[in-house]
Amino acid sequence: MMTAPVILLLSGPNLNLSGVREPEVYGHETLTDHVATTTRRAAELGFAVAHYQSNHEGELIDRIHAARGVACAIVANVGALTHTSWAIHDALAAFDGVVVELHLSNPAAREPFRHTSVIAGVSDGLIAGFGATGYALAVDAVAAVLERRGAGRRGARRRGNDA
Ligand code: DHK
Repeated sequence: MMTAPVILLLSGPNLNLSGVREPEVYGHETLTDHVATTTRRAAELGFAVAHYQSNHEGELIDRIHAARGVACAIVANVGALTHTSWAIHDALAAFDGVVVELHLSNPAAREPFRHTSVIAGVSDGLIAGFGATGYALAVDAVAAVLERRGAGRRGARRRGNDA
């Protein structure tokens, strides 16, 4: 039996407080809810989901490294590290699969320090501002990019190298 390709859902600092912290900004759904939404949509499209949450930059980087050659995609909401972490940028650059940057809120419509994403340049695209729905949209985006690359659901080829 073929095993389903794995999407790594990566949750950064403070995402463990989803549903509790600033619900007017981030919504009332918990991280468990988000993982369930992601897993459900992924299963509908033939993917499996591995989820990892950490409040620590280095642990997130280690998990990205571990996804190399294993996961077909990373859906990354790395919280405020989005705006600061060149180390996560470099780790994602070393990952061969699809990368979808994900945010619950729309950082572009918030404080200026959130307007820069240092991981945007190593992501295939961005989903932001749609709250909990964004998790299902991110899975759809992964499927669309893989389809576009001709990798189907079996795997991925390197970003920007599919000509
Ligand atoms: C989550 C955070 O924790 C913020 O630091 C980002 C992102 C936005 C979100 O909207 O999911 O700026």
